[in-house]
Amino acid sequence: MSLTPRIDGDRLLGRLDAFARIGATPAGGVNRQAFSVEDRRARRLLAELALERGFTVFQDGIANLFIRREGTDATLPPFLIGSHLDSQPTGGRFDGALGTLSAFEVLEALEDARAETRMPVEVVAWANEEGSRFAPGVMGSMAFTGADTAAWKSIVGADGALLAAELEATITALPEAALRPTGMPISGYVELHIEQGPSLEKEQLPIGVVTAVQGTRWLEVSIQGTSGHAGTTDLAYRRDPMVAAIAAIHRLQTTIMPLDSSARLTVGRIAARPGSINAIPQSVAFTVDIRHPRAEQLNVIEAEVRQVCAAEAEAQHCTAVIKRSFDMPGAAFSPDMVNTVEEAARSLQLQYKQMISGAFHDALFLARVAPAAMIFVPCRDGLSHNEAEYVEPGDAVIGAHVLLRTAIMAASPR
Ligand code: HGY
Ligand code: MN
Ligand code: MN
Repeated sequence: MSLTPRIDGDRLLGRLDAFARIGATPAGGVNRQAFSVEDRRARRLLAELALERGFTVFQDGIANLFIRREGTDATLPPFLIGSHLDSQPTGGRFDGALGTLSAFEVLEALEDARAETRMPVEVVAWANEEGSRFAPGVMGSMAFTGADTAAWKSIVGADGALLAAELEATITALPEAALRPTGMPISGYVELHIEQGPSLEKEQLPIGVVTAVQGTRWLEVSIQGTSGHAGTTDLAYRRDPMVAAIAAIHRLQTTIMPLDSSARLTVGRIAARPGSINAIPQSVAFTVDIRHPRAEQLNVIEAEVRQVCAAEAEAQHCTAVIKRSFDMPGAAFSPDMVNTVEEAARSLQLQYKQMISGAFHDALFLARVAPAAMIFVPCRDGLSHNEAEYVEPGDAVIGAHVLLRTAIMAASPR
């Protein structure tokens, strides 16, 4: 006889604390970058918790981690819930972990209640969602949904590590997770995540029902000049890529967002080579992250970045080389799955609003192969990709309740 499945809030909050200790930073955040030792430790802990509960654990060739609970009809494709465990270098303890651990809590709640679902339900921890160590981001969900990964073999990380070696080490570090091919039919996907923006908190709403995700594009700009002596090279003889880079970034930051409030442009990383205090740099490389809800505007902004970098490089008798390292078109989620999430929120008498995500998520790629949607909960001051990221414990648990109700409805459709 099955009981009504219920989220065990204390168990979930305890799990969040335990995982926050993996890669914990002194300032209270986490540094658990993709395919790092810390990422492997978090994957191991989740797999061990799953095996203790009698669930089956799998991984695929890009190190996506799956935890499966059987349904009454094994012929049906599994319903997936989850998020990611990897973090930014100075990330927060909830970005990704909340969705992954809440999904595991859903599986435990179903198990505790001996509740049956028609479809199997699988928890997934997608590999390398962040992309900050190894670009592009959302590697796991891209590979799972059919992206051509051949070019990834040669990727070198921001820290100089080889993706292929780190990926191999991550997979072999968890032999208990049986290997299975990446990609398979799924019935649907729902992801719980913090909003990473201020609107839910400002409007005092506990739940956001995400209807779409805006597009993202990453560019890597390299400006080539001529290195030279800091003390003896007159201005007239300088070909200084640092001057060109600063001028280009300043022009972009004083035009793109001030003229279009929906646009986002971020230069997150800049490096000069050789990086010597008394040598004019030979080259300066920087990253540009651009976002926009309208696809055609991404093209407009990318063209502007290319034009401005070329012009400022030429003004310093330098050259600019720009490559696109990530292109994630925005998309809308399935209205049916959005309705299911709304029905779950209503069944819990929760206030909610529909919203678009400014951050990208694995759900965006899953939406290409199955009905998908997302649930947001508020985070303090909308802060994320910051060690001070914080979610009220009650809000985290409410999000898990909505995820549980959504999974029960979606995995056992009437
Ligand atoms: O960058 C993003 O939008 C995601 O949070 N990784
Ligand atoms: Mn995330
Ligand atoms: Mn993130």
